[in-house]
Amino acid sequence: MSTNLVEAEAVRTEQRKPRASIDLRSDTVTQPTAEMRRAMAEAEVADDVYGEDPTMNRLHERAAQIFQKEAAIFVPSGTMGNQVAIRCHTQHGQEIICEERAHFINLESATVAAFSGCQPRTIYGEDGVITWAQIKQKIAPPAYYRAQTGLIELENTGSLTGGTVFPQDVADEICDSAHEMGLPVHLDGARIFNAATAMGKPVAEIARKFDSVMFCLSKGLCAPVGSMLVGSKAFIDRARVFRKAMGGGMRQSGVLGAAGLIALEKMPARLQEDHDNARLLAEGLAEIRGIKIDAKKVRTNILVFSIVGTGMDTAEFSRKLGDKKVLAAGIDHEQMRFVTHNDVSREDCGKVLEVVRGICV
Ligand code: TLP
Repeated sequence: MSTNLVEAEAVRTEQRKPRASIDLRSDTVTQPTAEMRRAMAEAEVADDVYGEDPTMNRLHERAAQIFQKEAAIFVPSGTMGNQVAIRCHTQHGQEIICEERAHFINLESATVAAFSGCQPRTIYGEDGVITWAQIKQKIAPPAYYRAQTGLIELENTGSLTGGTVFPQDVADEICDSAHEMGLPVHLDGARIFNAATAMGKPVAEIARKFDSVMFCLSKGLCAPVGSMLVGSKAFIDRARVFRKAMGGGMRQSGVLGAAGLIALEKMPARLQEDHDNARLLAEGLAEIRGIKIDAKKVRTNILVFSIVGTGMDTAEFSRKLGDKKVLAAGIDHEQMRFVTHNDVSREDCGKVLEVVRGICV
């Protein structure tokens, strides 16, 4: 047994990991690092609903600084972040224009209807990218019987579209044109640090024209819990009200904030490694009979590929992977999604390709 404190800590973290499988289901499965666990144990805390938690206040300040926005607020999940933002920007009975595979309408339990009383007005965009030319046509005319457009929502990177990066000039044009019409634009930037890595831009530049941005600490950045909203001070003051209404007002949450600070400051620097691993997987998969993927399009840590040519559906494909201790899931009957992250090494990716080759014979 090691007596070195750092080594011992690393070993303990290692022992806590249920590492029997290679888990490609999502980057949400990442384990907090040993440094995060130490910071959580030592965090200085107080009641955050009173606004007194020093660690949480530091996280809010740093997030606002990094994103060059007036203010920020921690929320327990990306879902709550998106839905609080939507509630802030809209009124009941309005429409939200978005891409048809947007996370907030497909995987957030219809909260947009239940909490904000809005309906989505969707558009299909190649690789998840919608343009102002498309959006313009969906903006409701001012007829009394038409639900009025209340918000435009974009996603960067696209979760269900294969980690796709939203081009900055397209997003800028949407924000400028929407603002001219008095419409706000929200960015679901759950993986904005992956986008920033792929685009070679700071997150502040990507976020600049958006009225609000949600980003996750708990995905590729490895924090155990939490997401953040950034925007104007008035927006964040309003978000605090709706966060409380949704049950997201937490007390000594600096325990989570301590891990969040490390996620924010230290973890973005390693995301390129996940992107390189995703590309390696994509290139290997492209050579396997029955699988279809354009490896050149894989720029971040998510890859979506068709398995139609294998004769299996995604349930059978996932089951066969699972039998070989590789965890992954389909996004529908025909398309699988793999997500790389801090707990998947390059060597693991080699093993995954071997397993896939084995089940596609
Ligand atoms: N996405 C999860 C699942 O819900 C699919 C994943 O594994 O990718 N926005 C985007 C773009 C997301 O991908 C997610 C999570 C969220 C919001 C919601 O975040 P959480 O899970 O923290 O509520």
